[in-house]
Amino acid sequence: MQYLERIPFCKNLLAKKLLKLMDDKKTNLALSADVTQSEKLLALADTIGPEICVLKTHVDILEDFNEKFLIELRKIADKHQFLIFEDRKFADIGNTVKHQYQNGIYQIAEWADIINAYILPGPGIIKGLAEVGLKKNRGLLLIAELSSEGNFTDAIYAEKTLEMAEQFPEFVFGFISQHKLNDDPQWIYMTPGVNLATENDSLGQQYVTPDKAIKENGADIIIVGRGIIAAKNPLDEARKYREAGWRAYKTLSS
Ligand code: 5BU
Repeated sequence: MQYLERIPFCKNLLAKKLLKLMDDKKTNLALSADVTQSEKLLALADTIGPEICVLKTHVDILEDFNEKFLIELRKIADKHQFLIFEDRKFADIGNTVKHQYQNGIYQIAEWADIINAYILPGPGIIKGLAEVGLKKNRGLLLIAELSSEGNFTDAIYAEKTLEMAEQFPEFVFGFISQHKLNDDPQWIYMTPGVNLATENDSLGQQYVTPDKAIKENGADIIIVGRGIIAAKNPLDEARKYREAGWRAYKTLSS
């Protein structure tokens, strides 16, 4: 199904917005902006912004995190029309994740459209995050499968993750996964561990190509970090991934 055709099936409002902007901008590429300086992150966001539907952050790796950075990042996201995804991977009980989401130094709920979480603590983690995020029109991705070697997210774990998502479709709108879990058109699948040039790194990361992620494994959005940001010319490289991702989608949906 094409992105626009799936919109009516989504119960989470942000998911509708995301599918619409993917269609408008003609991109299913997410940039993982894993840099440690805020100026560098802002420069990447501004340069690569026109090419992407989502910018993924790890805000806790910034050495010079400050409030001005957040204001600037939001401005750039609005200018280039992409969503911000803080890859925080919440994993605690409901009451704690609520605070981790809305309080502390980072106040993630104030600026991140998308967050993600593990289901390990049980449904309370989703209820806690939803208490904060739903009224702000945010959305949650559940981590169903990891990309790294030797991980414990087997098929049973992924299936349990899907069952948990089905209980909270107003807030959960999809998965971080390596494979599509079923054909329900409301779920959006984002896949990290995508690289055109290499198959792994020295710390257990495992890569697939955009083509494999989308055509064989059913990803909707490819998440690319070092494949783009470590390149000599990140913009040129982002365009390559964007084109590869879009071509794969078009082949499937035409
Ligand atoms: P890379 O440079 O393309 O390898 O970066 C991948 C990013 O995706 C990085 O920010 C990871 O934290 C993130 N990631 C991942 O690589 N694999 C996973 O299973 C999950 C997240 Br969940």
